[in-house]
Amino acid sequence: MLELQALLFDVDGTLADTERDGHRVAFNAAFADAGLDWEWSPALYGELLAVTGGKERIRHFLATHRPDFTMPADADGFIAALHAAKTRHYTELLAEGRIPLRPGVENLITAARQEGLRLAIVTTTTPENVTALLTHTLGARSIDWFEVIAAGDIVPAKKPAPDIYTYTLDAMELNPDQCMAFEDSANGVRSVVDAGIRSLLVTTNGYTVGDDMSGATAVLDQLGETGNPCSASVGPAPANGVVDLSYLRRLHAEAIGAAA
Ligand code: XBP
Ligand code: MG
Repeated sequence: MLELQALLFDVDGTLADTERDGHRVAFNAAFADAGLDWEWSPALYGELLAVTGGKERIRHFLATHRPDFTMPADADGFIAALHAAKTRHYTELLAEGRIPLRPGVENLITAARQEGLRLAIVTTTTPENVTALLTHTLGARSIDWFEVIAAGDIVPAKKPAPDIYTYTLDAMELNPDQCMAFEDSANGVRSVVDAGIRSLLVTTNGYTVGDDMSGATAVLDQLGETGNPCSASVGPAPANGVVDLSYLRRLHAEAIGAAA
């Protein structure tokens, strides 16, 4: 059986609960800047999250909710400019410290570094959003803790396609059974499973708690921390309610051993 060597982290919903009070707010600010009367409520945004990628999400919104909108001649340029404005608003929100890491994330990353585990970021979001989140939560040096930051348009197809995880495995020359992925959503789970990674820990959030997480080794409500234990809806919960490396190694052995 292959030892656990690397932890691959999704960003939005996993490292931090970024969607409702972060990305959604930034999209609405960009729409207002552009004089558009588009306002994504928390409920509507939850529906639109079915489509990953901000540019793709805007197109999906127009197709499903504004079919009569007259798209400018340079549709790609229009969408790209709107999304760039959104990214500016989002990174400003992060700079104001408005989006903290989820419970247990910093402790787990610190423990993994101390034990020499390799780390990567595997996300659909825009690269600037990743560096801004890491900088404003863990400090600018934390960007270097991750061997690979695979983000956004670096691959042709976004999650649920496996491309971003396959890209990361190739870049790190990792066997899928040497790593564990951390995700929060059905799209993320699909991407991991279809990339051939069998060790997968899911932490749900307000938008994804009802998602189909088939293929996850365990599904928790969070990673947990002292005084704030996690709970499991699928698979074993850590003994003291806090995800640590011994729990991850047991989970990995179960995922790889059981699947062998
Ligand atoms: C989540 C996404 C992203 C964000 C918005 O990514 O699907 O599109 O919602 O970010 P993940 P952008 O869960 O893979 O981290 O607007 O930059 O796409
Ligand atoms: Mg996510």
